[in-house]
Amino acid sequence: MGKVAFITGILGQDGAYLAEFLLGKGYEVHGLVRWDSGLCSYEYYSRLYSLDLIDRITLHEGDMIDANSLNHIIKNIQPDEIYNLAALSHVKVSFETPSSALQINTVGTLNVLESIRILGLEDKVKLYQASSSEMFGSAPMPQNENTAMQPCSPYGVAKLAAYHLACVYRRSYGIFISNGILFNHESPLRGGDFVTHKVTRGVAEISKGRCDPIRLGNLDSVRDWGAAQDYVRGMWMILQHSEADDFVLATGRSRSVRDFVSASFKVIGRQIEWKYEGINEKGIDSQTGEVLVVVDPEFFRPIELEYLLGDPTKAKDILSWSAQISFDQLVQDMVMADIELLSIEKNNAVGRSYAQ
Ligand code: F7E
Repeated sequence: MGKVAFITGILGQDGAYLAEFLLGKGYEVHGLVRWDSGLCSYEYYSRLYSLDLIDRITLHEGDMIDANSLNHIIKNIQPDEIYNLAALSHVKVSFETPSSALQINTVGTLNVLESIRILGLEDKVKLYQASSSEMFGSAPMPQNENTAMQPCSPYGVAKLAAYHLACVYRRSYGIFISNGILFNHESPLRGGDFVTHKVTRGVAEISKGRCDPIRLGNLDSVRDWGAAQDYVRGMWMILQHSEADDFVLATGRSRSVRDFVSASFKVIGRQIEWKYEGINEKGIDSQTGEVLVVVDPEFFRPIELEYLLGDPTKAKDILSWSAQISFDQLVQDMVMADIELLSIEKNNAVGRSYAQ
């Protein structure tokens, strides 16, 4: 019999890739889905459908902030491994709904930790806690497991509180709990309101004739971007280590939002020239002069976390983990997937209009 895994946040990018990875390892995979009015719609499960997972996993309705529902589910499943990925994960949104960010990201994690104790699973279950590089905030870079954290957003504060709770429960009750402190990781399944997918979708649309430019916030922001598929493998490796511990997963290389945009346009054979400064800055096609990118203050954050660069040495030395998918490959995969998706959407629309 394979091991049993329970994934909170299974509908997200990481949840879907992790489910696929664990199925490949022979796991029985269960996932938590929050009740939602879209619960019966295809869109709600789109990532699971796109990886052909929906019939190979078991989904349970519950809620991270409803401790009783979590207790019931975990009691029924009796998991060997829990991957706590559920979160309000958009940093800008966490400024707008800070209370929800704390409820879901911190209290939700506390509920999982308490479930393990209440059900007496301390010696049976291993818990992976999805911690985030956003916890480092304005800390000097490169950031690693020993860097003092200075979060700059409600999201970062909520994740840092959850990280500390995980450490306290590990020390206090001897539960196998490990934090993966993951830097930004992207893929074609990334939500469309994160900058990478917003850009690659925009580039794909422009390649198909869109005329208005992509509107972005802070182009100077620098992130250590890796590929989600590498990072879910890392999550699993963290739990297979002989002892519970905390690990940074990162590529060790950073790029600016501007670099990400230029690399994305390069995939469709267009070269960007950056002109003007501040909110007047524009990304212009160097051959045609067409304005392809503009700055829109709507996407600025109350405080911007300018520079994140991870130091993954510990994960490399102890787990033999390293990112395999290069930045250029990641950008290429995302742009090409969006171009393909646009073609499918267009064909479906044509199909629908013929059918009417
Ligand atoms: O922003 C800048 C923005 O929203 C990246 C989450 O997975 O990674 C993610 O958080 C940068 C920021 O990701 C736009 O200001 C410019 O500096 O893609 P993002 P994030 O905030 O780094 C961490 C590790 C997590 O844990 C989080 O859950 O890009 N930026 N213009 C923009 N960002 C967005 N979203 N939209 C723009 O138009």
